[in-house]
Amino acid sequence: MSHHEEVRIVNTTGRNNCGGRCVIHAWVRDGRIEKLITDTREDAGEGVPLTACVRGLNYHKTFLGEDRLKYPMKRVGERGEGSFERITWEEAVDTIASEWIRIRDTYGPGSRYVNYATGISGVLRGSSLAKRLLSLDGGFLDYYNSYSTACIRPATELMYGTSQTGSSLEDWLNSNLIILWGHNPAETKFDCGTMYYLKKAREKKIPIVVVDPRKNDTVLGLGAKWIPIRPATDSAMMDAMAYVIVEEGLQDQEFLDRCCVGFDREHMPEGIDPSQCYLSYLTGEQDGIPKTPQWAEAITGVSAQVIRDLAVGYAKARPGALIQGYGPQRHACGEQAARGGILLACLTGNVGVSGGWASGTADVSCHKNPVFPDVENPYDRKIPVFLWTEAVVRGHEMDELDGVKSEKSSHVQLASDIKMILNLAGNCLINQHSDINRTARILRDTSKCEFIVCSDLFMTASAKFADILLPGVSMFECENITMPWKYGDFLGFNNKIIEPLYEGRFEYDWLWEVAEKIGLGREFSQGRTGGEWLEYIYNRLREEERELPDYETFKREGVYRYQNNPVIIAFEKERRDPRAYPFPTDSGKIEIFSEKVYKTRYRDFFPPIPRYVEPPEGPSDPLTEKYPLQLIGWHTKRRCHSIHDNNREMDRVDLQRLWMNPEDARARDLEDGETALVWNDRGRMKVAVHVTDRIMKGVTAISQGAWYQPDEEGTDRAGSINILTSQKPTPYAKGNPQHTNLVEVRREWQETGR
Ligand SMILES: Nc1nc2c(c(=O)[nH]1)N[C@H]1C(S)=C(S)[C@@H](COP(=O)(O)OP(=O)(O)OC[C@H]3O[C@@H](n4cnc5c(=O)[nH]c(N)nc54)[C@H](O)[C@@H]3O)O[C@H]1N2
Ligand SMILES: Nc1nc2c(c(=O)[nH]1)N[C@H]1C(S)=C(S)[C@@H](COP(=O)(O)OP(=O)(O)OC[C@H]3O[C@@H](n4cnc5c(=O)[nH]c(N)nc54)[C@H](O)[C@@H]3O)O[C@H]1N2
Ligand SMILES: [Mo]
Repeated sequence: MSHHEEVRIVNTTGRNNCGGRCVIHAWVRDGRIEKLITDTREDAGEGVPLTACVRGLNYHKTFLGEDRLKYPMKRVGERGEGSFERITWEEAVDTIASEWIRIRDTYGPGSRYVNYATGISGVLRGSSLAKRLLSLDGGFLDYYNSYSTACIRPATELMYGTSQTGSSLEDWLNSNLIILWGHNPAETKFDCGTMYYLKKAREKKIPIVVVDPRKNDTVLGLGAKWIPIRPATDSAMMDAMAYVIVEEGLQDQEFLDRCCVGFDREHMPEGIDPSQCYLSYLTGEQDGIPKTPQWAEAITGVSAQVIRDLAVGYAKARPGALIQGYGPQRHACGEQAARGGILLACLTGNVGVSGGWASGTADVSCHKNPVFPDVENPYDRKIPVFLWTEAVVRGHEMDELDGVKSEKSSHVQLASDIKMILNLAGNCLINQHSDINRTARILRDTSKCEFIVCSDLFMTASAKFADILLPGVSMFECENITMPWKYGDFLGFNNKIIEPLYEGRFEYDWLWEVAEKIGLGREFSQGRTGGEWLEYIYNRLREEERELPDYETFKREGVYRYQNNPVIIAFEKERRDPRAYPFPTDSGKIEIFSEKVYKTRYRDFFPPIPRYVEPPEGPSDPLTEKYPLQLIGWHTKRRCHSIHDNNREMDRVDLQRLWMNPEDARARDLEDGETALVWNDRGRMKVAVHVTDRIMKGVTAISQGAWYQPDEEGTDRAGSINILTSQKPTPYAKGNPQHTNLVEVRREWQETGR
């Protein structure tokens, strides 16, 4: 009879960029993980339960399969083709160190780039560690901004001077109306507290409205009212709501006068033509077009009456909370949707009051996060993250109009194109970046970017483009510290539960060896192992966050929930006394009119006020003659970006299908479940359609993140949306417009006529 160990339970937390971090109890026996269970109401005490969803409960099935990368490899065929040969770790480290130096000496330190990568969103992550080593070795080209909040963050900062515009979530229970604008936390989570408090709000009978082209899971989960809208037109609806509010005299004039600049003629910045104010735009004084609900109906597809009712409802609800997701800003003019939401919050005086919500990015934190100590990057240029492919092709030409920034000099041209990319625990090299065909063309040319290193768990679309491909270790095979995704008053620990599979290694360990090879071992590591760094960083944090338990207790529990969490209402004191507590903008007030934009070259293509701008590839683009359907993506509950796509059991949660309205399907002779060809000038995919009235007519949608799988003709067979998305950045933030696309759809057996 074989002897079995008793089950051992290890507490841990997830570390992907999943919209939430949750507590996992792993049942381990004989060195194997038998199952995962999660946090319960009882475990949580007074706090919000950190309950894992289907993704969290599937980590072991996703990460511990036979499809793992097993040993280091080097490319043998053409780049991107996916042919590799096994090598030793020693050879991998040698090659990386010598290319690292060669490229630095040939093209300068600014030719080296670390790609955006969120597969390990813990304190110790390969991408930040690689940046640390590059900084010690002369520097690298860094990026700013993200794929997540590319437009909403800069837009919020333009108006409020900060992105910390969120209040404590429990304050939603003091609202009289909640508007979720392009927000779907039933799938995207935004930490465990979001749905937790929205459900409580629902129990309190607080009305909840969702504005979204899709009747999303949150509408269903909360029994909310759905207002369908054409993608990329939100700011037109917001303008019309503002029009109604002003027409009805429902605006909080006292708040506008006291705390904002740029709303009306009387409150414009010194020396600027008063007719540039928002109100003159709204009434049509500027362009002859009053921004009425009828005007907006034609653009948005939302009926004038519905717009009017929501405007009046929101203005009278006081306090009311207009809460923005990030969907409406991942668009070609995404800045304007974000600014419009803030404008409405200001207009209705919902800023700085309990039950209100300032809108915008709405970050909020009452505890410090643990951080790896910084090393200054001697090469101080930064690009907007979305423009990295541009920097491979024409980096040396890029300047401030491409969003290049420098803290030290006014001359902001890049010194070089990108010649080396480290892509560690990320799939943005191909799968998650826009326009896969263009990216692949650029990367296949080894005279442009000369050297690419990838570290991942699987042979992803990005991994296939590596010159050196390294096997990482999953969340079960090494330690980390994790923190909330956005909201949440806890700190998590990611425990090591099993030994690394195959020859997998944590990024820190081989980067340390590269550091040794280039003579920077001591500076890089300061003599600490990864685990020792975690303890050191935790103890430093503990000097400030005195409530934290000792390190061993924290590790064993896998989580620490802060007990002392003051309720925060964003801008409470600024609203009360803006003279004593100015808003952190140049004017000290909320900038509805942005002098900052007006006084730069940006003003030629980016308005100084929130207002609707017709987006390229929006519903009024002449290109609709050729490609009449709008296509958006969303973040499905089935995956965390591209993670879990290889886990077939998750297909039961949400099949990869193109959502299409019954009228659009009928016009194309398509029935539910049939395969369709979806295409535009950038690419083609074949995928099953889901015919449903949960999506507005004229709009299609497919969830982002499926693993790109081209057939012999280059047609994607997996439903990977980035085969169809565009690399044209947004005007101001230079952000990713990945939800703004025009396409046509046909039954699969027809020719496309391209
Ligand atoms: N399950 C899951 N959750 C996640 C993630 C994941 O990959 N999977 N990723 C996490 C990360 S990193 C991020 S940044 C966030 C992303 O969070 P979001 O960006 O908020 O998520 P999306 O699903 O892209 O968009 C939210 C909603 O906006 C809608 N939408 C799209 N276009 C428009 C529009 O033009 N107008 C309006 N009104 N609505 C529109 C979509 O249909 C969707 O229901 O999610 C996080 N949570
Ligand atoms: N069209 C479209 N594109 C989008 C979006 C969209 O809405 N639409 N959303 C954008 C957003 S908001 C974001 S944040 C980005 C996300 O972009 P990425 O950060 O690239 O997203 P992931 O797919 O999560 O990539 C994580 C990778 O890390 C690997 N990985 C996971 N765990 C580990 C580990 O422990 N070790 C190692 N070495 N590897 C690991 C996974 O296998 C995966 O390949 O995508 C963006 N792309
Ligand atoms: Mo994101």
